[in-house]
Amino acid sequence: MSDKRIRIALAGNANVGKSVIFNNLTGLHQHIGNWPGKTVEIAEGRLKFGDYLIDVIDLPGIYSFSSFSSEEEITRDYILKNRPDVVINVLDASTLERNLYLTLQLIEMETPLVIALNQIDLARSKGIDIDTDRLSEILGVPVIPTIAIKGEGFSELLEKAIYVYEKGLKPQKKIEYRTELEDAIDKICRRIGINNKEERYKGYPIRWLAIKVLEGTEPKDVKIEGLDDIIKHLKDSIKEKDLFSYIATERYLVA
Ligand SMILES: Nc1nc2c(ncn2[C@@H]2O[C@H](COP(=O)(O)OP(=O)(O)OP(=O)(O)O)[C@@H](O)[C@H]2O)c(=O)[nH]1
Ligand SMILES: [Mg+2]
Repeated sequence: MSDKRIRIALAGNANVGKSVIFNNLTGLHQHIGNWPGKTVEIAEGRLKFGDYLIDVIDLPGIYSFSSFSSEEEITRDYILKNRPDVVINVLDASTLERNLYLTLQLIEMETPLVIALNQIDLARSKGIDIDTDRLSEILGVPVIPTIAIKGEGFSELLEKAIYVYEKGLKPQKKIEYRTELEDAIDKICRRIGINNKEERYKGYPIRWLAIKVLEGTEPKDVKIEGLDDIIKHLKDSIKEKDLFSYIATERYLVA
């Protein structure tokens, strides 16, 4: 009998433990050491788990969101173009809030998602105790606690990823921005969606794309004309010229 196949990508901030998880699952040893300017590699490995053959992809860690970085673009393009069956968002439980910013972006990408709440040993030693059920409820995404360096939580993590894949689950929540922004997002969605009965435009989720257009970080293969009036109206109503940092701030408020 041939194995069932599934492709799982690991995404997260830098230093959260993605490569430890990747190395542990695949038995491969990825060199750790990305630095600015260096082309960051995407590592791929494979393991057998139950009756599944799982391809695991280790994506580059994301350092900062103060500007749109190349690691972020690699991660985003991989997820949206290669469409892994499930994305595991690895979080550092000891610096959770900082990590949630990326989680919100992954939720906006409407990709099937599971969260590995990693480094809970470190969090506990700092006196941080996270209610995983509550976190999962708030985000609308399953959350599995893990301690990568001890290999703890990996079976649960893979089982949950397979569950999400088999059930075709997507993140359950929509991130709500303030009214002015939501209005602009709505208008752009309608404009993109007019000649497009699909939920996607050139493969991109429409709401996600609308937000990226407002941020000015839309993918290079997308050019949507005639949005100047919507953007100007938004800038006027919120009295803000820099929409990228405005939306970033809004996302931080949600996180
Ligand atoms: N205490 C503790 N340390 C961990 C855990 N998981 C990973 N680490 C440590 O965290 C550091 C970063 O781990 P990596 O796996 O390299 O992190 P990464 O997410 O791949 O980082 P980038 O490749 O830079 O994005 C290493 O020193 C690990 O030993 C954990 O569960 N508990
Ligand atoms: Mg790594």
